[in-house]
Amino acid sequence: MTMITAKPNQFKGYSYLLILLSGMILYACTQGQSKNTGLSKSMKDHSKTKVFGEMVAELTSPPHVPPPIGNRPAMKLYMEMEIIEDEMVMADGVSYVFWTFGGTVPGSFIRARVGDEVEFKIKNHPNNKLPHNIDLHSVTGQGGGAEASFVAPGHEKTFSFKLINPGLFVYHCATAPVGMHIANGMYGLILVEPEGGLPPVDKEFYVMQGDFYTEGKFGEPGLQPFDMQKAYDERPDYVVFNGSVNSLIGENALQAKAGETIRIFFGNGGPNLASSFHVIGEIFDKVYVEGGDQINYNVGTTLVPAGGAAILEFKAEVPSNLVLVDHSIFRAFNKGALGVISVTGEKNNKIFAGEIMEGIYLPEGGTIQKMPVDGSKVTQPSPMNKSELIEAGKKIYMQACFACHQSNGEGVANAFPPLAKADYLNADVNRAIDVLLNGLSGEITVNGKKYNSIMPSQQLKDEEAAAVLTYVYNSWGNNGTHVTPEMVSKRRKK
Ligand code: HEC
Ligand SMILES: [Cu+2]
Repeated sequence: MTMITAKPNQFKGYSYLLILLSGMILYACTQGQSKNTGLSKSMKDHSKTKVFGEMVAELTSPPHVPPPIGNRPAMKLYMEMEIIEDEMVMADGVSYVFWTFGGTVPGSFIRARVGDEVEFKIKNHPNNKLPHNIDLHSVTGQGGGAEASFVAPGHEKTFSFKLINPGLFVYHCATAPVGMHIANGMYGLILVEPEGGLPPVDKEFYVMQGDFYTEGKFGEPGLQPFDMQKAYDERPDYVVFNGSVNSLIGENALQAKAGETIRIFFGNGGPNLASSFHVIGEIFDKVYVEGGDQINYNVGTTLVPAGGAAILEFKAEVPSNLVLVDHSIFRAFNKGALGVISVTGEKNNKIFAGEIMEGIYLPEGGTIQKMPVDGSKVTQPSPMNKSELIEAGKKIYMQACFACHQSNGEGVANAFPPLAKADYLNADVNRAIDVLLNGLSGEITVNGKKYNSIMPSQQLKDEEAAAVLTYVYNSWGNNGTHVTPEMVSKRRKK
């Protein structure tokens, strides 16, 4: 009797467990499909995907991205990349010998489709000094292609591989000393789109971060050699987007219109630092975490490891200057990790009304704080004539002033007054000198708008103050005043 009653109960228990389990699996599947439909629409094995036809892949230099793959089938893809070692600009007045894939840092953007069979030709320019190779993180096989692609100056190598995982991947040189080849700029991104491609957007940009190690400090003029000790100690002088301090600001700012959807393919070449990537004034609607399948929504700052990447999407709702930063923030404002997407278009006060401002809250008190400015950075033979002052002044401005007054001198509404066509500045040169020497606080009116904030006193030598003011007076429609070191010295003695 006990046996008979026990059996159905046991059976019921098992079937309940089975239903629960299969339910859980089903739920997990649908969740996976409805929420995290990322790069791979399925976990299909693409190692056997057939290819139809062949084509030559278009590679682009940053910040450009080749056209989407759309609905095309997997194909045989031919691509070529040239390695070039060349002296290029790191910052205003600072140059560096970069080693590059395709002549730019980061290297050319590669766009392909899962299942593609790639025939990759790598050419090492005869003027180069060193052998190089390429390790693509998207490649399944020995060293990601590093051994197969090892190529001496004046030679070329061809190797082939099949792309079997979709995603956004870093590629880099892996020739010893590997750290040095990466530190000199040898990295880029390869996007392997899923079947049917990524969903369409209005604008796509290619941005990559890298840390650089120079013998001179940040901003020290001239050709700067690589500093192995600093690289070893992970103490970069420069942390930049797209290979230089100015690559995405001023006239190089990325352009978009309000209402457009924007996708950034963001990579981090390293060699050492992880990036806390953030866009000031926007929220990422979607982040393809680590460039893979998983999508996270509504993200402020995303962490991108060295040798890693992420796909970031957002809609630029309102006109503004969106500022790209590594939110390890000294890197942004003091080492160059700054970029701008200039969004133009109609205001939308429902989303953002920028004119509302109350008083100034100064938790550290209203006294003027001194900002340390390392005077040793700019050493110039004296005396300088006017055009030399302007040239030297531009460099000082880009170190000491632009974070607040902006590179075009236009300032920031309600916070930092403009220096461009500024009536306050043009009316009185001695007053302007005093502002630099002593700082400024309390209400002032510039071009009809009130400002009530604090400008820290600038720790500048007479000649440096003269240079930066002469630069400002001779830029952006100002009155062309020539400020001499003697004029500054007189005001200092007062
Ligand atoms: C930390 C932010 C900051 C930095 C850096 C800074 N300023 Fe200012 N500056 C201000 C603020 C804020 C004011 C307005 C102060 C007030 O409201 O009383 C101002 C005012 C001025 C003015 C007078 C107002 C005008 O628009 O003409 C001048 C000139 C000026 N700054 C020049 C410079 C120069 C040149 C540098 C670089 C050497 C510099 N500032 C660096 C924040 C800054
Ligand atoms: Cu190399």
